[in-house]
Amino acid sequence: MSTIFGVAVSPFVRKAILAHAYKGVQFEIKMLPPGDEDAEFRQASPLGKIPGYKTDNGALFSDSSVIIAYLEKVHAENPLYPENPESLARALWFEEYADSKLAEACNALYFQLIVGPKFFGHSPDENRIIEIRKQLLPETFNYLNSQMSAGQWLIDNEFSVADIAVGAFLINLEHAQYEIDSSSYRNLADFYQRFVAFEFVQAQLNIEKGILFN
Ligand SMILES: N[C@@H](CCC(=O)N[C@@H](CS)C(=O)NCC(=O)O)C(=O)O
Repeated sequence: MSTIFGVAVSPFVRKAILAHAYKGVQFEIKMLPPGDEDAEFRQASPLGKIPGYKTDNGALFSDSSVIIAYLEKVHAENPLYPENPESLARALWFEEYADSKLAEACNALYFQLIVGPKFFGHSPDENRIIEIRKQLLPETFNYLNSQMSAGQWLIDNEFSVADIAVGAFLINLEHAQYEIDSSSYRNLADFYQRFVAFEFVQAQLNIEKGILFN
């Protein structure tokens, strides 16, 4: 069985976990924080970022996108990569956009309201929270909302890595009790409701809520 190194409440680790869950692929999780000195983890992730990964055969590497690419190659069932080359490229673009711009906005609020206070003893910075709510989130929501159609998954209405990536970062907002305004961002709000309705996403959310709020 493969091993994911990291903590389930990290959004990039969550993204890798959700890809496994969607495909029905079992994995173990070795719980450790970013920067941990565990020797295998540091071989997998010399930068100390989570998730790190160890395959059934002992190959070590890191990065949520790399892990999903590997997973898709080894487990073809429930594909996450579209067949059509243009669709594949667009799915990878949305994954990249989610990992960068959407992650920046969603992680910032999650850090201010949940991770900082709970794990690092930080007090929320009210000015930063206003900036995130008024600027960072609307910028990325406007783009994503414009790229979505009501009731459809991002690429060709087939569930893909693009949806896993976008959904994984939006979960941060749920933890931070931030609701996407459906009057301003109808497609995105609808997307998130359909995403969290999946049983495999609910299961992950419940695990995370147990870690964060119990
Ligand atoms: N591109 C990486 C990013 C991973 C990442 O930034 N993980 C965060 C935790 S959510 C981390 O380890 N941060 C610590 C650091 O940047 O040193 C991926 O997709 O896995």
